[in-house]
Amino acid sequence: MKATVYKSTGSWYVVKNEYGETFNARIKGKFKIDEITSTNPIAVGDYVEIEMENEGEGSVVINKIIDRKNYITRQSPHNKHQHHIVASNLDQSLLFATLKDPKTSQGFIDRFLVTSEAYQIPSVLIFNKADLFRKKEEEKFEELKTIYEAIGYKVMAMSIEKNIGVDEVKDLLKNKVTLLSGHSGVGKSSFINSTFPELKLKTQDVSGWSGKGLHTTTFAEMFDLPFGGTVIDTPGLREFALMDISKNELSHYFPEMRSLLNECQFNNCMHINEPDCAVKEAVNSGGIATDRYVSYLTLLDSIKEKSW
Ligand SMILES: Nc1nc2c(ncn2[C@@H]2O[C@H](COP(=O)(O)OP(=O)(O)OP(=O)(O)O)[C@@H](O)[C@H]2O)c(=O)[nH]1
Ligand SMILES: [Mg+2]
Ligand SMILES: [Zn+2]
Repeated sequence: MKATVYKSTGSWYVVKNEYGETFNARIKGKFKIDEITSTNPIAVGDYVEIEMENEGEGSVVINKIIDRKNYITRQSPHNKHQHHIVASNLDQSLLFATLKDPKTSQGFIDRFLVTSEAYQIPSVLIFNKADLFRKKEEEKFEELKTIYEAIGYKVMAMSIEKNIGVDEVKDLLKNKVTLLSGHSGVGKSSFINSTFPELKLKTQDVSGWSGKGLHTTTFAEMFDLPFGGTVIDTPGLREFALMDISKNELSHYFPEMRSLLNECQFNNCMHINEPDCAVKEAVNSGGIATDRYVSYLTLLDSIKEKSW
């Protein structure tokens, strides 16, 4: 029987078959999957083969995983050379970001976008908590919207608290498998609760952002949307993994650099201090945003560290 993984705790799973029946599932024996070294063999979104284990208890065993179309990983908190698959078989990913309580850095946003470019997962930037925007945040939002829309990403402002822009975000979800990601405390679970008030997912205390970075959601979980499609809530991330991206490849995942790459004098140009570099020229003339170039250099550096 075929099924989809809806929840993963690491030791047991919830799966749903094509008739909409859910089962508690476990893995039998050791699972070895492709070449990746992940800390979790099965992730939310995986398509699997299941076998009935105990009809009375409705429990099943997962005995096969069907090849993943794509997946997003994060670094393991214990070992940065290991990664953890957040979710798989995604149609798109929404990055929830906030400009206040907590603040999402542009470096984090860019790292996320590079990861989704590498896995070819279309992504949208959602700036939540727009009700907290003062003039400063308002201006920052407009600046970021201009930068990211110019390079092809959709950027939206939303306030779950004041119900602004929430329906526009929901419209993006129709008939798609959508991953919600972002730091802890940005409102991912609150967004799902606004779609399914009956679910009452645990969200951070009403006192709001405590600044402690507590994770309220502990396991990734997928939900069927009443209007078609599914949405995956995840625990807040500190950092996405850039696992298999090489230094040379990195600029390919910056859309504004990708189109210039064959104009650099050297075809192995890293766009740092080589002569006749089309990327650097574009940074100097304003065609590429300086902050994006800074993110590029920072990411490049983080890849170097890893290969030592
Ligand atoms: N002011 C304001 N607060 C919001 C908004 N949306 C969510 N919050 C609050 O932000 C806090 C965090 O929301 P959660 O939904 O728990 O955040 P999360 O992204 O699921 O966090 P993790 O599960 O830890 O990853 C809660 O106290 C929410 O009430 C909003 O639009 N405006
Ligand atoms: Mg949550
Ligand atoms: Zn160059």
